[in-house]
Amino acid sequence: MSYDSEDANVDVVKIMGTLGSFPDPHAFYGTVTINDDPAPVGTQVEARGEGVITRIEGNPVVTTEVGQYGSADPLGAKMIVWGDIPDGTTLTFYVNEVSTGQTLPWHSGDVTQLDLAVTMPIEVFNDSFEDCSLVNWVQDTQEDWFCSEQRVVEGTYSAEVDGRATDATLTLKDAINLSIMSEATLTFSWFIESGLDSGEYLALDLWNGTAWVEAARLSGNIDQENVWHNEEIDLGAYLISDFKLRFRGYMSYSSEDANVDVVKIMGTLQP
Ligand SMILES: [Ca+2]
Ligand SMILES: [Ca+2]
Ligand SMILES: [Ca+2]
Repeated sequence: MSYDSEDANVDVVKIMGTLGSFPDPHAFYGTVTINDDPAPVGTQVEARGEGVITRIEGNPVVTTEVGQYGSADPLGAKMIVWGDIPDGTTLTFYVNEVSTGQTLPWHSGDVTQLDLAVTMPIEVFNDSFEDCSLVNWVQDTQEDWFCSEQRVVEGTYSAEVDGRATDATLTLKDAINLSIMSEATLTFSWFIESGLDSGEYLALDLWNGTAWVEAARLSGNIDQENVWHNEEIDLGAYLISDFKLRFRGYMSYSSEDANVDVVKIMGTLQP
């Protein structure tokens, strides 16, 4: 169409089909645990594999009972794994879209009890600075960090370092035990104002048990200024019992500020 006033619409697109004559399905039921706890009602359980049709009734299933998917009752509902599936095809089982690592061969017509267990990342730390007291943090004697409403990624407040600051630090008050984790990830958002000059920065340091290691930096006149940057840092090298992190700002004038918001650590407990 050639003019702005000329529109076209599409609504209610539907594809109906007949699902061929597939072999009888393989049905499953059993317990389901997440991080060793019975999975809550509403947990999704799914089997995937070559030829398996998913997003149909019976696969995935959503639990209606704590810690249980499907029913042992011969007449009860089950997870139904169906499709154009060659006998013996390996099925892999997922809980809330995360692989359990558990597999079984598909056999037409079988009913199998399979207890599923999955390990999911848990929230280890989360601070969006909404308490407005920097309660989870300590500062060096410059005390240049404060709770700010000037800009945020989430909520009403972020942490702001107010120039002039000479490596002014905002350090996690309580160490976090990451030694019980098999993996962990730190995410946060940060921001430097355009006033920051060359050589000025906001940096992230990680404590490795012996020393602070600079892991990331936003540099004035180098990194994009006046925008939030979302960072994701793999903490695989920091799975120690006394992990800490700190933000560190360096800027020469009182009009030069930088911010941090939504500092979060997710970790997966060791099996
Ligand atoms: Ca916030
Ligand atoms: Ca600048
Ligand atoms: Ca400056």
